[in-house]
Amino acid sequence: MTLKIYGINFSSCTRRVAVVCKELNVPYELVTVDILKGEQRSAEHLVRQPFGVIPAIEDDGFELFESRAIGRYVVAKYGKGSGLVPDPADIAATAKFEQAASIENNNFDPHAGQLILELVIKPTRGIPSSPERVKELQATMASKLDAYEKILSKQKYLAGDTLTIADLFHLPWLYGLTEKANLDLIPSRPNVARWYNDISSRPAWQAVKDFA
Ligand SMILES: N[C@@H](CCC(=O)N[C@@H](CS)C(=O)NCC(=O)O)C(=O)O
Repeated sequence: MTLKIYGINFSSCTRRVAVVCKELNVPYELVTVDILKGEQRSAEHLVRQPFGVIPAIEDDGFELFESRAIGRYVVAKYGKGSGLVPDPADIAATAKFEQAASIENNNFDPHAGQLILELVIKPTRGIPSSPERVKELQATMASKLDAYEKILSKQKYLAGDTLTIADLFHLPWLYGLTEKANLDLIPSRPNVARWYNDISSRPAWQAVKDFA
């Protein structure tokens, strides 16, 4: 049975899952849960995702939510040997991967998500964004990306010289920040620019960047 992703084509979290599936050529069916209509809070969806957000998956009777956990599951089940998550027997590579995953989750995602909220989501809903908040978030994001620049000046990807899902997980927000919010965060940081050009030009991302 085809893996079902419960989400919506424009959602960043849905595309975070879809890009991992595409990278591994795992077919999926997108079952639309329309967050603009509030369907994420329907009784039916709350059974799949008790926190009332998307995405969630169902794969041959197995259910899971949280986009990053889903990405790890997809690699564990369908991507053995892909290197997208290191072999647990390689303790050093696994530790560096966990470090990279933690960097994305803590140093990138919260600030990037808030910037997207202010600069992309609020304007589309007619809600005024706060210039002070944007300024503060942009400064935080810039300092975080300065740290990325240091890391990426020594290695190709965030966990080392091999692409992992920790890199791929950045794509929806980085795309939103650079190409939807038109923020100039990347070109002044040559190693971040090289890394972003590399990961964003992958066919998997090109296939889902606008719609999962
Ligand atoms: N940590 C969750 C975050 C899920 C999330 O915030 N999803 C957003 C779409 S990207 C959503 O459902 N928003 C609608 C809402 O908050 O009501 C994950 O990664 O799956």
